[in-house]
Amino acid sequence: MATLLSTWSFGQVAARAAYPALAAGGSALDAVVAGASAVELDPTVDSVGVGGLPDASGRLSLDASVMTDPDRAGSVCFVRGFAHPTKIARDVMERTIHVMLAGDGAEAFARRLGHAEREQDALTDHARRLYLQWRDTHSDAGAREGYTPPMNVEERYRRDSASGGTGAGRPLPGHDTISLLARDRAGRLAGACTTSGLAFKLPGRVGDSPIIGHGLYVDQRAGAAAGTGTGELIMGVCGSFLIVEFMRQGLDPRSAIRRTLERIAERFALHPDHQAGFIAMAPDGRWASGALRPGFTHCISDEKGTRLEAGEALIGE
Ligand code: SD4
Repeated sequence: MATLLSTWSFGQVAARAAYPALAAGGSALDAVVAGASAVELDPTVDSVGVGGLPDASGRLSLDASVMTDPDRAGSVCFVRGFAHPTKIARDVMERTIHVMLAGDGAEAFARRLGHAEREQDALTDHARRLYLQWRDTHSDAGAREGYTPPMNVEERYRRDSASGGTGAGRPLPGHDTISLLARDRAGRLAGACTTSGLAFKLPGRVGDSPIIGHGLYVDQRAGAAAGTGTGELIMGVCGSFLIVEFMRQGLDPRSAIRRTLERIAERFALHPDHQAGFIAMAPDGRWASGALRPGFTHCISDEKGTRLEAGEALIGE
């Protein structure tokens, strides 16, 4: 049985692009890269790829990773002027002896391999409008130490509309990475993670998504996990690696996610805007999704079809 699991509602875009080939016998790695690439090209997704929101200086930089095993991983970070960081990450994995390329070096590598370039500072109209709104109200934020960008756009907009918000005092948008895990008909696991990072981040900031073990970890012998949310929380506990290690010790995917979220809750002074969500898959195909707080969603495709579902809030309301 083929299974594709991804984060957030735009996981449906990934499922449409990637699940048919996976169900027909395609590889898990091809599926996660195809799914990630479809979302990277969707201009309506403002947290991934070409539609992404920029950093505090108004520039867009992308991060991505792919992995199938401890000795097969690739990632790129702070990539500008390319639409498909996930495909570049796959090339790092398959065509170099390295795991991670950053910034100028990653871009030169992509250029050499013929990855399609785009204008470096191109933003969608939506991204530019939100950036200018943000800049008008936070002109000093980009320079402030410890500045915490807002998180979890779906939740924030829900809160705003529930409180009758008119949009004037509307919370700033957050960021929702697409992380994907797949298991193919041959029983092989693969994962990918792609993001434009936190909205209005300090220029140069890189989060969990492209860092193996933080935003993504896959070991065919133990399982796969991937994250979304405030990268700084996930990085503090090596979130995806920790989930896979808990599965290696015998925990089911749901308990492994819960233990990891508990670790985050124990070790951080959580801010109301903090969120962390994870998806996990065991080698036998059992899977789970869970987050610190309500509002997290995942998209699952298997022989029963594709469903968008609410992720469990595993740590209190
Ligand atoms: C980051 N984890 O760069 C990403 C952003 C994200 O939901 O996933 N937001 O920290």
